Amino acid sequence: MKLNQRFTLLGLGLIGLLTLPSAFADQRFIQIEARTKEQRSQIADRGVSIEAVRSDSVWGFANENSINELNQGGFKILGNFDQEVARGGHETMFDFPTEDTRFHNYNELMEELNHLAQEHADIVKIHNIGTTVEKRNIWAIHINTSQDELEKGQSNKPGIIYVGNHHAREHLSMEIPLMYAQYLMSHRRDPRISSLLDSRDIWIVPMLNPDGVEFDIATANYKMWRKNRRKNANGTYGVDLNRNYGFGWGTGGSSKDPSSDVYMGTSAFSEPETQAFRDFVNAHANTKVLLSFHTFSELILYPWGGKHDPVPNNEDRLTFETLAKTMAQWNHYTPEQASDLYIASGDTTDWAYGTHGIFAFTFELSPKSMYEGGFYPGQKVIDKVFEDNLKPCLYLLDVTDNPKKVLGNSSSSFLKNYQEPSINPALFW
Ligand code: 0X9
Ligand code: ZN
Repeated sequence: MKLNQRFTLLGLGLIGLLTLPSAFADQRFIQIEARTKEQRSQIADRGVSIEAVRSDSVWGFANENSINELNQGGFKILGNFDQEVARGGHETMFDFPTEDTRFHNYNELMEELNHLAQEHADIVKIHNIGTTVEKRNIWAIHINTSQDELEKGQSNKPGIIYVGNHHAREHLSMEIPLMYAQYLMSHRRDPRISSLLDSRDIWIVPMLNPDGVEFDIATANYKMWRKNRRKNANGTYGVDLNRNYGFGWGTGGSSKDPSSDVYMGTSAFSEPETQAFRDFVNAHANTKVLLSFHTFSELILYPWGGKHDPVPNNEDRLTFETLAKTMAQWNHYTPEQASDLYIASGDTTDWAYGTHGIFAFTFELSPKSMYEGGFYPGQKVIDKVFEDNLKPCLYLLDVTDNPKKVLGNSSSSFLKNYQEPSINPALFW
Protein backbone atom coordinates (compact mmCIF):
# COMPACT_ATOMS: atom_id res chain seq x y z
CA MET A 1 0.00 0.00 0.00
CA LYS A 2 1.22 3.41 -0.77
CA LEU A 3 1.22 4.65 2.72
CA ASN A 4 2.92 7.68 3.99
CA GLN A 5 1.26 6.99 7.20
CA ARG A 6 2.57 7.11 10.64
CA PHE A 7 0.80 5.23 13.31
CA THR A 8 0.29 7.93 15.85
CA LEU A 9 1.96 6.53 18.86
CA LEU A 10 1.58 9.90 20.41
CA GLY A 11 -2.11 10.00 19.64
CA LEU A 12 -2.57 6.62 21.21
CA GLY A 13 -0.34 7.47 24.10
CA LEU A 14 -2.45 10.41 25.01
CA ILE A 15 -5.76 8.59 24.93
CA GLY A 16 -8.30 10.84 26.50
CA LEU A 17 -6.36 13.97 25.78
CA LEU A 18 -6.26 13.89 22.03
CA THR A 19 -8.97 12.89 19.63
CA LEU A 20 -8.69 9.31 18.46
CA PRO A 21 -9.95 7.95 15.18
CA SER A 22 -13.65 7.27 15.76
CA ALA A 23 -13.22 3.62 14.86
CA PHE A 24 -10.78 3.16 17.68
CA ALA A 25 -12.23 5.51 20.22
CA ASP A 26 -14.30 3.03 22.17
CA GLN A 27 -11.61 0.37 22.38
CA ARG A 28 -8.95 0.35 25.09
CA PHE A 29 -5.81 -1.69 24.94
CA ILE A 30 -5.47 -3.24 28.36
CA GLN A 31 -3.46 -5.82 30.29
CA ILE A 32 -5.45 -8.27 32.39
CA GLU A 33 -4.10 -10.75 34.90
CA ALA A 34 -4.60 -14.33 33.65
CA ARG A 35 -2.50 -17.38 34.41
CA THR A 36 -4.49 -20.23 32.86
CA LYS A 37 -6.15 -20.97 29.54
CA GLU A 38 -9.48 -21.11 31.42
CA GLN A 39 -8.98 -17.57 32.70
CA ARG A 40 -7.96 -16.41 29.21
CA SER A 41 -11.11 -17.98 27.79
CA GLN A 42 -13.26 -16.25 30.44
CA ILE A 43 -11.68 -12.97 29.40
CA ALA A 44 -12.36 -13.68 25.72
CA ASP A 45 -15.95 -14.54 26.73
CA ARG A 46 -16.32 -10.99 27.99
CA GLY A 47 -15.73 -9.65 24.49
CA VAL A 48 -12.03 -8.88 24.73
CA SER A 49 -10.00 -9.54 21.59
CA ILE A 50 -6.86 -10.99 23.11
CA GLU A 51 -3.78 -9.99 21.18
CA ALA A 52 -0.86 -11.11 23.30
CA VAL A 53 -0.59 -13.90 25.82
CA ARG A 54 2.00 -13.96 28.60
CA SER A 55 2.35 -16.52 31.37
CA ASP A 56 0.76 -14.20 33.92
CA SER A 57 -1.43 -11.90 31.83
CA VAL A 58 -2.93 -11.04 28.48
CA TRP A 59 -3.12 -7.85 26.45
CA GLY A 60 -6.20 -7.14 24.40
CA PHE A 61 -8.72 -4.65 23.12
CA ALA A 62 -11.82 -4.09 25.21
CA ASN A 63 -14.69 -1.64 25.11
CA GLU A 64 -16.38 -0.16 28.16
CA ASN A 65 -18.90 -3.01 28.47
CA SER A 66 -16.13 -5.59 28.45
CA ILE A 67 -14.15 -3.65 31.03
CA ASN A 68 -17.23 -3.48 33.29
CA GLU A 69 -17.77 -7.21 32.90
CA LEU A 70 -14.13 -7.89 33.70
CA ASN A 71 -14.38 -5.79 36.84
CA GLN A 72 -17.60 -7.53 37.90
CA GLY A 73 -15.95 -10.91 37.28
CA GLY A 74 -13.11 -10.00 39.62
CA PHE A 75 -10.48 -9.74 36.90
CA LYS A 76 -7.54 -7.54 37.66
CA ILE A 77 -6.71 -4.94 35.04
CA LEU A 78 -3.01 -4.42 35.41
CA GLY A 79 -2.49 -1.63 32.98
CA ASN A 80 -3.69 0.10 29.92
CA PHE A 81 -1.90 1.39 26.94
CA ASP A 82 -2.01 5.07 27.76
CA GLN A 83 -0.50 4.43 31.17
CA GLU A 84 2.25 2.38 29.59
CA VAL A 85 3.15 5.18 27.29
CA ALA A 86 2.63 7.92 29.79
CA ARG A 87 5.24 6.44 32.06
CA GLY A 88 7.58 6.10 29.12
CA GLY A 89 7.64 2.34 29.28
CA HIS A 90 7.06 1.26 25.75
CA GLU A 91 7.19 4.11 23.34
CA THR A 92 8.40 1.81 20.61
CA MET A 93 5.28 -0.33 20.81
CA PHE A 94 3.67 1.26 17.78
CA ASP A 95 6.71 2.89 16.39
CA PHE A 96 6.02 2.69 12.67
CA PRO A 97 8.25 3.59 9.84
CA THR A 98 6.95 6.54 7.89
CA GLU A 99 6.58 4.40 4.79
CA ASP A 100 5.01 1.00 4.37
CA THR A 101 4.95 1.18 0.61
CA ARG A 102 5.72 -2.47 0.06
CA PHE A 103 2.41 -3.50 1.53
CA HIS A 104 -0.38 -3.82 -1.01
CA ASN A 105 -3.75 -2.18 -0.78
CA TYR A 106 -6.73 -3.74 -2.51
CA ASN A 107 -6.07 -2.21 -5.93
CA GLU A 108 -2.38 -3.03 -5.80
CA LEU A 109 -3.22 -6.59 -4.88
CA MET A 110 -5.46 -6.79 -7.94
CA GLU A 111 -2.62 -5.49 -10.10
CA GLU A 112 -0.31 -8.20 -8.76
CA LEU A 113 -2.93 -10.86 -9.36
CA ASN A 114 -3.58 -9.72 -12.90
CA HIS A 115 0.14 -9.69 -13.53
CA LEU A 116 0.51 -13.25 -12.23
CA ALA A 117 -2.40 -14.45 -14.33
CA GLN A 118 -1.02 -12.77 -17.45
CA GLU A 119 2.53 -14.06 -17.01
CA HIS A 120 1.44 -17.58 -16.18
CA ALA A 121 -1.85 -17.82 -18.04
CA ASP A 122 -1.32 -21.53 -18.71
CA ILE A 123 -1.52 -22.44 -15.02
CA VAL A 124 -2.99 -19.46 -13.14
CA LYS A 125 -6.52 -18.11 -13.15
CA ILE A 126 -8.04 -15.45 -10.93
CA HIS A 127 -11.56 -16.05 -9.62
CA ASN A 128 -14.02 -13.84 -7.83
CA ILE A 129 -15.43 -15.95 -5.01
CA GLY A 130 -17.94 -13.44 -3.68
CA THR A 131 -18.73 -9.85 -2.84
CA THR A 132 -18.17 -8.02 0.43
CA VAL A 133 -20.54 -5.78 2.39
CA GLU A 134 -19.18 -2.79 0.46
CA LYS A 135 -19.39 -4.70 -2.82
CA ARG A 136 -15.73 -5.42 -3.38
CA ASN A 137 -14.87 -8.67 -5.08
CA ILE A 138 -13.03 -11.28 -3.05
CA TRP A 139 -10.25 -12.69 -5.21
CA ALA A 140 -8.85 -16.20 -5.33
CA ILE A 141 -5.78 -17.38 -7.23
CA HIS A 142 -6.14 -20.81 -8.74
CA ILE A 143 -2.92 -22.64 -9.65
CA ASN A 144 -3.36 -25.87 -11.55
CA THR A 145 -1.21 -27.32 -14.32
CA SER A 146 -4.09 -29.15 -15.96
CA GLN A 147 -5.66 -26.83 -18.51
CA ASP A 148 -8.99 -28.54 -18.25
CA GLU A 149 -9.10 -28.28 -14.46
CA LEU A 150 -7.93 -24.68 -14.56
CA GLU A 151 -10.73 -23.77 -16.92
CA LYS A 152 -13.36 -25.54 -14.87
CA GLY A 153 -12.03 -24.32 -11.53
CA GLN A 154 -12.51 -27.87 -10.33
CA SER A 155 -9.95 -30.59 -9.83
CA ASN A 156 -9.55 -34.24 -9.00
CA LYS A 157 -6.13 -33.63 -7.52
CA PRO A 158 -5.70 -33.17 -3.77
CA GLY A 159 -6.42 -29.56 -2.91
CA ILE A 160 -5.01 -26.97 -0.54
CA ILE A 161 -6.36 -23.54 0.30
CA TYR A 162 -4.32 -20.71 1.77
CA VAL A 163 -6.32 -17.72 3.04
CA GLY A 164 -5.24 -14.38 4.48
CA ASN A 165 -6.57 -11.15 5.97
CA HIS A 166 -9.67 -12.30 7.79
CA HIS A 167 -8.66 -9.50 10.12
CA ALA A 168 -8.13 -6.11 8.54
CA ARG A 169 -5.13 -4.81 10.49
CA GLU A 170 -3.17 -8.03 9.98
CA HIS A 171 -1.60 -6.82 6.75
CA LEU A 172 1.27 -9.31 6.79
CA SER A 173 -1.30 -12.08 6.62
CA MET A 174 -2.03 -10.97 3.05
CA GLU A 175 1.53 -10.26 1.95
CA ILE A 176 2.80 -13.73 2.82
CA PRO A 177 0.27 -15.75 0.79
CA LEU A 178 0.65 -13.28 -2.08
CA MET A 179 4.43 -13.69 -2.04
CA TYR A 180 3.96 -17.41 -1.83
CA ALA A 181 1.89 -17.41 -5.02
CA GLN A 182 4.58 -15.32 -6.68
CA TYR A 183 7.29 -17.64 -5.42
CA LEU A 184 5.52 -20.72 -6.78
CA MET A 185 5.29 -19.07 -10.17
CA SER A 186 8.84 -17.75 -10.30
CA HIS A 187 10.06 -21.24 -9.33
CA ARG A 188 7.65 -23.23 -11.43
CA ARG A 189 10.47 -24.76 -13.49
CA ASP A 190 12.36 -25.87 -10.38
CA PRO A 191 11.77 -29.64 -10.29
CA ARG A 192 11.06 -29.57 -6.54
CA ILE A 193 8.26 -27.11 -7.16
CA SER A 194 7.01 -28.36 -10.52
CA SER A 195 6.40 -31.86 -9.16
CA LEU A 196 4.17 -30.31 -6.48
CA LEU A 197 2.41 -28.04 -8.96
CA ASP A 198 1.71 -30.97 -11.26
CA SER A 199 0.11 -33.07 -8.57
CA ARG A 200 -1.84 -30.58 -6.44
CA ASP A 201 -4.78 -28.22 -6.77
CA ILE A 202 -3.76 -24.90 -5.20
CA TRP A 203 -5.99 -22.01 -4.19
CA ILE A 204 -4.88 -18.81 -2.51
CA VAL A 205 -7.36 -16.23 -1.19
CA PRO A 206 -5.00 -13.51 -0.01
CA MET A 207 -7.50 -10.92 1.22
CA LEU A 208 -10.81 -12.16 2.57
CA ASN A 209 -11.70 -8.85 4.21
CA PRO A 210 -10.85 -6.08 1.73
CA ASP A 211 -13.43 -3.66 3.17
CA GLY A 212 -11.75 -3.85 6.55
CA VAL A 213 -8.28 -3.50 5.02
CA GLU A 214 -9.23 -0.43 3.01
CA PHE A 215 -10.85 1.12 6.07
CA ASP A 216 -7.74 0.46 8.14
CA ILE A 217 -5.52 2.32 5.72
CA ALA A 218 -7.97 4.91 4.41
CA THR A 219 -6.70 7.93 6.29
CA ALA A 220 -3.36 9.25 7.42
CA ASN A 221 -3.27 6.87 10.35
CA TYR A 222 -3.78 3.16 10.69
CA LYS A 223 -7.05 2.57 12.49
CA MET A 224 -6.25 -0.72 14.20
CA TRP A 225 -9.38 -2.13 12.55
CA ARG A 226 -10.10 -5.86 12.88
CA LYS A 227 -13.60 -6.68 11.68
CA ASN A 228 -15.45 -6.34 8.39
CA ARG A 229 -17.52 -3.23 7.64
CA ARG A 230 -21.04 -4.47 8.32
CA LYS A 231 -23.24 -1.71 9.67
CA ASN A 232 -24.73 -3.20 12.81
CA ALA A 233 -28.24 -2.52 14.10
CA ASN A 234 -26.97 -0.25 16.90
CA GLY A 235 -24.99 1.92 14.49
CA THR A 236 -21.60 0.38 15.21
CA TYR A 237 -19.61 -1.33 12.50
CA GLY A 238 -18.18 -4.72 11.96
CA VAL A 239 -18.47 -8.43 12.59
CA ASP A 240 -15.40 -10.48 13.52
CA LEU A 241 -15.16 -12.81 10.54
CA ASN A 242 -13.12 -15.27 12.60
CA ARG A 243 -16.07 -15.66 14.99
CA ASN A 244 -18.74 -15.95 12.31
CA TYR A 245 -18.23 -19.47 10.94
CA GLY A 246 -20.96 -22.00 11.54
CA PHE A 247 -19.28 -24.69 13.58
CA GLY A 248 -19.87 -24.23 17.30
CA TRP A 249 -20.78 -20.63 16.51
CA GLY A 250 -21.36 -18.49 19.59
CA THR A 251 -20.22 -21.09 22.12
CA GLY A 252 -17.44 -19.11 23.79
CA GLY A 253 -14.78 -16.51 23.24
CA SER A 254 -16.98 -14.34 21.08
CA SER A 255 -19.38 -11.53 21.89
CA LYS A 256 -23.01 -10.66 21.20
CA ASP A 257 -22.15 -6.99 21.62
CA PRO A 258 -21.87 -5.44 18.14
CA SER A 259 -19.29 -2.95 19.35
CA SER A 260 -16.96 -5.69 20.58
CA ASP A 261 -13.94 -6.52 18.46
CA VAL A 262 -14.94 -10.18 18.66
CA TYR A 263 -18.59 -9.65 17.71
CA MET A 264 -19.94 -12.95 16.38
CA GLY A 265 -22.63 -11.44 14.10
CA THR A 266 -26.40 -11.95 14.18
CA SER A 267 -26.13 -15.58 13.09
CA ALA A 268 -23.54 -18.05 11.85
CA PHE A 269 -22.41 -17.05 8.38
CA SER A 270 -24.33 -13.78 8.56
CA GLU A 271 -21.54 -12.06 6.60
CA PRO A 272 -21.01 -12.11 2.85
CA GLU A 273 -17.26 -12.67 3.34
CA THR A 274 -17.68 -15.84 5.43
CA GLN A 275 -20.52 -16.98 3.16
CA ALA A 276 -18.21 -16.59 0.18
CA PHE A 277 -15.45 -18.57 1.81
CA ARG A 278 -17.87 -21.24 3.07
CA ASP A 279 -19.39 -21.68 -0.39
CA PHE A 280 -15.95 -21.75 -1.96
CA VAL A 281 -14.69 -24.48 0.38
CA ASN A 282 -17.95 -26.43 0.06
CA ALA A 283 -17.60 -26.34 -3.70
CA HIS A 284 -14.10 -27.87 -3.60
CA ALA A 285 -14.52 -31.29 -2.07
CA ASN A 286 -10.95 -32.22 -3.02
CA THR A 287 -9.60 -29.88 -0.30
CA LYS A 288 -7.45 -31.72 2.22
CA VAL A 289 -5.46 -28.92 3.86
CA LEU A 290 -6.18 -25.30 4.73
CA LEU A 291 -3.94 -22.62 6.15
CA SER A 292 -5.40 -19.39 7.49
CA PHE A 293 -2.86 -16.61 8.00
CA HIS A 294 -3.22 -14.18 10.88
CA THR A 295 -0.87 -12.01 12.90
CA PHE A 296 0.70 -11.85 15.39
CA SER A 297 2.43 -13.96 18.11
CA GLU A 298 4.35 -16.62 16.13
CA LEU A 299 2.04 -19.58 16.68
CA ILE A 300 0.90 -22.63 14.76
CA LEU A 301 -2.63 -23.44 15.89
CA TYR A 302 -4.88 -26.38 15.14
CA PRO A 303 -8.41 -27.46 16.20
CA TRP A 304 -10.18 -27.32 18.38
CA GLY A 305 -10.23 -23.63 19.08
CA GLY A 306 -13.79 -23.58 20.39
CA LYS A 307 -13.29 -26.11 23.17
CA HIS A 308 -10.52 -27.53 25.27
CA ASP A 309 -11.11 -31.15 24.20
CA PRO A 310 -8.66 -32.51 21.67
CA VAL A 311 -10.16 -33.55 18.34
CA PRO A 312 -11.78 -36.94 19.00
CA ASN A 313 -10.11 -38.88 16.19
CA ASN A 314 -6.75 -39.96 17.54
CA GLU A 315 -5.10 -40.33 14.18
CA ASP A 316 -6.21 -36.86 13.18
CA ARG A 317 -4.97 -35.42 16.45
CA LEU A 318 -1.56 -37.01 15.95
CA THR A 319 -1.50 -35.78 12.38
CA PHE A 320 -2.25 -32.22 13.48
CA GLU A 321 0.40 -32.41 16.18
CA THR A 322 3.03 -33.92 13.90
CA LEU A 323 2.41 -31.46 11.09
CA ALA A 324 2.47 -28.53 13.50
CA LYS A 325 5.66 -29.66 15.25
CA THR A 326 7.40 -30.28 11.93
CA MET A 327 6.50 -26.85 10.61
CA ALA A 328 7.62 -25.29 13.88
CA GLN A 329 11.15 -26.59 13.28
CA TRP A 330 11.34 -24.21 10.36
CA ASN A 331 9.53 -21.09 11.43
CA HIS A 332 10.27 -21.57 15.15
CA TYR A 333 6.70 -20.70 16.03
CA THR A 334 4.96 -22.37 18.97
CA PRO A 335 2.73 -25.27 17.91
CA GLU A 336 -0.37 -25.79 20.05
CA GLN A 337 -4.07 -26.55 20.07
CA ALA A 338 -5.82 -23.24 19.39
CA SER A 339 -7.85 -23.33 22.60
CA ASP A 340 -4.64 -23.56 24.64
CA LEU A 341 -4.31 -19.92 23.74
CA TYR A 342 -7.93 -19.10 24.60
CA ILE A 343 -11.27 -20.41 23.51
CA ALA A 344 -12.68 -18.75 20.43
CA SER A 345 -15.69 -20.21 18.67
CA GLY A 346 -16.73 -19.72 15.08
CA ASP A 347 -13.27 -19.59 13.59
CA THR A 348 -12.31 -20.75 10.10
CA THR A 349 -10.26 -23.76 11.08
CA ASP A 350 -12.75 -25.37 13.47
CA TRP A 351 -15.37 -25.10 10.76
CA ALA A 352 -13.12 -26.48 8.01
CA TYR A 353 -12.04 -29.45 10.10
CA GLY A 354 -15.35 -29.97 11.90
CA THR A 355 -17.46 -29.84 8.75
CA HIS A 356 -15.15 -31.25 6.11
CA GLY A 357 -12.33 -33.03 7.95
CA ILE A 358 -9.84 -30.63 6.37
CA PHE A 359 -6.50 -30.41 8.16
CA ALA A 360 -6.80 -26.74 8.92
CA PHE A 361 -4.21 -24.55 10.62
CA THR A 362 -3.96 -20.97 11.77
CA PHE A 363 -0.56 -19.31 11.59
CA GLU A 364 -0.11 -16.30 13.80
CA LEU A 365 2.79 -14.69 11.96
CA SER A 366 5.49 -12.44 13.40
CA PRO A 367 6.22 -10.48 15.34
CA LYS A 368 6.10 -12.28 18.63
CA SER A 369 4.89 -9.37 20.67
CA MET A 370 3.33 -5.95 20.68
CA TYR A 371 6.70 -4.52 21.63
CA GLU A 372 8.14 -5.67 18.33
CA GLY A 373 5.45 -3.88 16.40
CA GLY A 374 2.31 -5.96 16.89
CA PHE A 375 0.08 -5.58 13.87
CA TYR A 376 2.25 -2.91 12.34
CA PRO A 377 5.87 -4.04 12.41
CA GLY A 378 6.69 -2.20 9.21
CA GLN A 379 7.77 -3.44 5.84
CA LYS A 380 11.28 -4.32 7.00
CA VAL A 381 10.02 -7.63 8.40
CA ILE A 382 8.28 -8.88 5.26
CA ASP A 383 11.18 -10.82 3.72
CA LYS A 384 12.12 -12.52 6.96
CA VAL A 385 8.53 -13.55 7.71
CA PHE A 386 8.22 -14.95 4.23
CA GLU A 387 11.49 -16.86 4.49
CA ASP A 388 10.46 -18.28 7.85
CA ASN A 389 7.18 -19.55 6.45
CA LEU A 390 8.05 -20.67 2.96
CA LYS A 391 9.12 -24.13 4.01
CA PRO A 392 6.07 -24.72 6.21
CA CYS A 393 3.86 -23.60 3.30
CA LEU A 394 5.62 -25.95 0.88
CA TYR A 395 5.52 -28.75 3.40
CA LEU A 396 1.75 -28.45 3.71
CA LEU A 397 1.55 -28.50 -0.06
CA ASP A 398 3.62 -31.66 -0.11
CA VAL A 399 1.50 -33.51 2.46
CA THR A 400 -1.75 -32.43 0.80
CA ASP A 401 -1.97 -35.74 -1.08
CA ASN A 402 -2.36 -37.51 2.26
CA PRO A 403 -1.68 -35.51 5.43
CA LYS A 404 -1.72 -38.69 7.49
CA LYS A 405 1.33 -39.93 5.65
CA VAL A 406 3.39 -38.11 8.25
CA LEU A 407 2.33 -40.76 10.76
CA GLY A 408 3.91 -43.59 8.77
CA ASN A 409 7.56 -44.59 8.92
CA SER A 410 8.29 -43.28 5.49
CA SER A 411 7.31 -39.77 6.55
CA SER A 412 7.29 -37.18 3.82
CA SER A 413 9.72 -37.42 0.94
CA PHE A 414 9.72 -33.67 1.07
CA LEU A 415 11.38 -33.71 4.48
CA LYS A 416 14.24 -35.81 3.22
CA ASN A 417 14.80 -34.16 -0.12
CA TYR A 418 13.99 -30.56 0.34
CA GLN A 419 16.85 -28.12 0.71
CA GLU A 420 16.57 -24.61 1.96
CA PRO A 421 15.29 -22.50 -0.89
CA SER A 422 17.36 -19.49 -1.66
CA ILE A 423 15.07 -16.56 -1.73
CA ASN A 424 15.81 -13.63 -3.87
CA PRO A 425 13.52 -10.77 -2.96
CA ALA A 426 14.31 -9.22 -6.33
CA LEU A 427 12.07 -11.89 -7.80
CA PHE A 428 9.12 -10.20 -6.27
CA TRP A 429 9.72 -6.55 -6.70
O1 0X9 B 1 -8.60 -14.60 17.82
C1 0X9 B 1 -8.41 -14.93 16.63
O2 0X9 B 1 -9.29 -14.90 15.78
C2 0X9 B 1 -7.01 -15.38 16.22
N1 0X9 B 1 -6.04 -14.50 16.78
S1 0X9 B 1 -5.90 -12.95 16.24
O3 0X9 B 1 -4.98 -12.24 17.11
N2 0X9 B 1 -5.25 -12.98 14.79
O4 0X9 B 1 -7.18 -12.38 16.17
C3 0X9 B 1 -6.75 -16.76 16.76
C4 0X9 B 1 -7.76 -17.76 16.40
C5 0X9 B 1 -7.35 -19.09 16.89
N3 0X9 B 1 -8.42 -19.78 17.49
C6 0X9 B 1 -8.61 -19.91 18.83
N4 0X9 B 1 -7.81 -19.41 19.72
N5 0X9 B 1 -9.67 -20.55 19.22
ZN1 ZN C 1 -6.38 -12.45 13.18
